[in-house]
Amino acid sequence: MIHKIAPTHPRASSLIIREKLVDGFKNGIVVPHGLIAHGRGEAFDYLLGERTTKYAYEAEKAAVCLLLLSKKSIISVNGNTAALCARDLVTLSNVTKSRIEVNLFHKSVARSNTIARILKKEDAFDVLGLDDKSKMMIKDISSNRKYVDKNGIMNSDTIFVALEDGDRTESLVKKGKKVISVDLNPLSRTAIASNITIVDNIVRVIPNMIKISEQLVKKDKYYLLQLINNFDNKENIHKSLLMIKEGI
Ligand code: PTJ
Repeated sequence: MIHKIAPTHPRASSLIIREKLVDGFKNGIVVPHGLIAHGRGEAFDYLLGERTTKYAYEAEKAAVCLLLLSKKSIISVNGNTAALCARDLVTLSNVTKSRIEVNLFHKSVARSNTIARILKKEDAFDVLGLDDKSKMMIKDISSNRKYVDKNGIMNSDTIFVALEDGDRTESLVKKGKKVISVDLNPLSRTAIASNITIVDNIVRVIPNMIKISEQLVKKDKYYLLQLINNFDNKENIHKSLLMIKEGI
């Protein structure tokens, strides 16, 4: 049960996010480490003015183009993202025809099943990453994120990841896959290694991407390709860093 937060409170939206995570922790979706990870993200968000910057929006647009152009795209879901935006993640997967896979750093079958149940309650067509028979291991990843679904992340050309450690992104990019990441810390290994890095809060990213997808879904392939080709990820990360510097 999310505590009632007065909408007039000057920090209302930030407090609501905290409440959702605490609630997710109590319901076995979020790990304690997820609360700490949120604190780091929250600090960057504060410096960014808790809004989607023009650079983040450009990255979100490029990310949508990549999802729409991919043959097999997949959205990787962890405890924090499930607690914060399960319904929006399902909507994004539907509009971009991406599959969904639960992939946890702090592995737990019970937590994976709880997260999958929530996603299915929000109308997810299918959720991968639960079946032991299709589990595969990516050898050069040391964390539990190495366990992926052979029909999901392993078989995808584009993987959308959010709020995670760097190992997996580095490894997936080395394998020739395209990685889109959401990370409020533009200096993280995930942010640096990704093909498209979105420096914005996941709670704003996914609704933005849904709206952008609805606008771009009917555009032809060349239009989408051109938008991606005009996007420079390193330059975009640099601009986000400058915004943070300005915030300081
Ligand atoms: O549910 P699990 O077991 O898969 O674990 C999830 C966590 C988040 C605990 C795990 O992936 C982790 O430890 O992540 P890190 O290494 O702390 O990285 C999380 C990154 O996400 C940090 O760089 C934060 O700045 C960033 N971050 C935190 N909250 C948000 C965020 N980025 C975007 N939106 C947020 N709301």
